[in-house]
Amino acid sequence: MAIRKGVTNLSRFLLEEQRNFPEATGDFTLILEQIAFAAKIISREVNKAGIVNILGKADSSNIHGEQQQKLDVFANEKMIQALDHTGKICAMASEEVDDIINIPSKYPKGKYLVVFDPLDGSSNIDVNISIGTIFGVYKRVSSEGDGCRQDFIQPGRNLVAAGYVIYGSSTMFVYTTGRGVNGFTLDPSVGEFLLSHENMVTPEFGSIYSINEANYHKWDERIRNYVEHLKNLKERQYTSRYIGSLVADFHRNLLKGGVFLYPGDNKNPRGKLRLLYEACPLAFIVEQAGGLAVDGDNNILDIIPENLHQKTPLIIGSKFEVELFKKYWSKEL
Ligand code: FDP
Repeated sequence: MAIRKGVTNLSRFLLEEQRNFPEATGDFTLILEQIAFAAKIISREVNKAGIVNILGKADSSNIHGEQQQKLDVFANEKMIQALDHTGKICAMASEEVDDIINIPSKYPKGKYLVVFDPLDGSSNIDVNISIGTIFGVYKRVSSEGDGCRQDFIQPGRNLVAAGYVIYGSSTMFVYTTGRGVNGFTLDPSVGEFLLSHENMVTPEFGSIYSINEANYHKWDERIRNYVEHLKNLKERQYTSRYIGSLVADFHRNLLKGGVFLYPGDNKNPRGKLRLLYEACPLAFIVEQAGGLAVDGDNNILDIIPENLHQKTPLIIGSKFEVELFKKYWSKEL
């Protein structure tokens, strides 16, 4: 049956995708459904943040003397709780946790691993700006039992799925399994993600550049020249848009076209963003949508991580703008 916009929920869409692979066991479908479940709980809490006294530091207490949780701690817990008992994964890694997260011994271990940034852009929560969750799914390289660090030292090219959830004016779940990118909008009245953005394709070029220009004086001159080039381009008038919340900046540019940059600078040569939890999943998505992501010298998906929390410069977006960046970076221009 053809998939119909507006009435196709995420579960149905995942099932239809699964049927394209007769050898599929459904493991994968369950993992994505559980991530979407965690996203709904996080979304509910994010929406409540303005009216309930949930904001604040993890070590502060509320008027009842109960321990308050920061939303990023809450989101981290919900992601772990949604996934740890499935029997489909052997370990997880989170931006919020130093080491890999093992599956409790009482649960079986599966062949996948999940990496996630539970609440990206969390410094924006207090000011009601869109934030997000980013995730990636890999197949383990170890053979059985608990997952190990080696399982996580895989290039983004090995991702079998990646996605993000944006908690914005509506909550959206966007994901790819390497067969295009699809977006679902949460209908809070029924608590379901409904297909709203089928087969998302990013424009070949855009008119937006997104970078924290306050760092201008810390940038390499190649980056300054590139940004100047965009500002002075004859063919098109660029506009600058920078929310400072990666998922929100990425989502806008994915739909409208353009480029997001968080480069290294003379204070932070590797930039600020994490390879495993942020750059690789978004790079997989952008490539699936027809765009590109690089760190300057390398395609993000080809970088083999050396450690879990490694940072990377990130230049991501439409092909035209990212290819142009590569030319500036290699001094071809
Ligand atoms: P945040 O510090 O609010 O968590 O990943 C971190 C991140 O946000 C990204 O979401 C965002 O793109 C970036 O930092 C913003 O950094 P700057 O404030 O340095 O521009």
